[in-house]
Amino acid sequence: MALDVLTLGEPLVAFVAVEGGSLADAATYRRHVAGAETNFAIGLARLGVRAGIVARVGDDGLGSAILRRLRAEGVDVGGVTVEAGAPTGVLIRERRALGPSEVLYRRSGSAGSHLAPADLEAAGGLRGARWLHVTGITPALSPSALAAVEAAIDLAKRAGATVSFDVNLRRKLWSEAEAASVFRRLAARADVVLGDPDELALATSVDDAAAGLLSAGTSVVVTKLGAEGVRARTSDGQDMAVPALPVRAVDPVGAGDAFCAGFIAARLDGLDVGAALRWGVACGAAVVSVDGDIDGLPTRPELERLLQAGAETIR
Ligand code: KDG
Repeated sequence: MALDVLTLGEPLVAFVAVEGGSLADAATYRRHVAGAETNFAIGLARLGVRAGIVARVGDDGLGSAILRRLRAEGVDVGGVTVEAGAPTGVLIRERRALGPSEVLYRRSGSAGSHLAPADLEAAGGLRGARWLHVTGITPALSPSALAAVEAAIDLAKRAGATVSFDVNLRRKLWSEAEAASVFRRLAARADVVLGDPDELALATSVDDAAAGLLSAGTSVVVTKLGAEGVRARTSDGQDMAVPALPVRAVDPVGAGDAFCAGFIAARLDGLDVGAALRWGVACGAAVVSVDGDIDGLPTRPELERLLQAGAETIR
């Protein structure tokens, strides 16, 4: 099956505290499938986009749980390798509706961190995808994972596919200085760059980050402003903002990945940047209103209802 969108990254199993508050107090955890690119691919599949992921999971029960979930959601897993002898990556996090949650990673030496350019070749390359989506998490995992991201961008550029880069800084994986040099290289090759203001500032040396990225060749820069919504600036001079939906947030993690899925699905449907921002914002709101990174991702009919009715339906 030809794909519409390809992504690559580490699928994780997340153990999320059931009790709200600190990890020190949480005694019960619920298991979720997670990982920014996994969330994104499932978000696209729910919207009817043919999405595939190139990744590695361990030959263990958690890897099986990820594969089952990806298959059940309709994500193409032809590019997922099950690696014997390395564990599936794990994340443990607090559940907080507000403020940053403490996250512990157990992913050093994981199967996912062994992602390499050869995985992309084994998966059959882009498989016809018109869009490649990468995040700033994968390059932090290992030199071979960084090389895989760069090889995927090379392929996309040669094929004339659109490249989006969701900056996604993870300070527990690398330092800001290490991240910035890679982010700048990747952002300079991306058509669409997305991030919060701090992340975008790392992706360019120019003080007005969006202006810097646009002048370096990016077509659309999306600034994620959390509860204030999103703003997009384009290389043809458009500057627009869409407010966040006034949703009661149960679990804010995953909103950014959901936004990317909605935004990119809309662009693939031929919608303009303003409409794509609205799709992204609605997908993000749907996710934060439900526990976990993916359970709240809307199907296309659900998204249509959300866009018509706004926040009334997701309280
Ligand atoms: O965007 C949500 C992700 O942060 C989460 O699923 C875990 O991918 C993840 C990471 O590396 O932090």
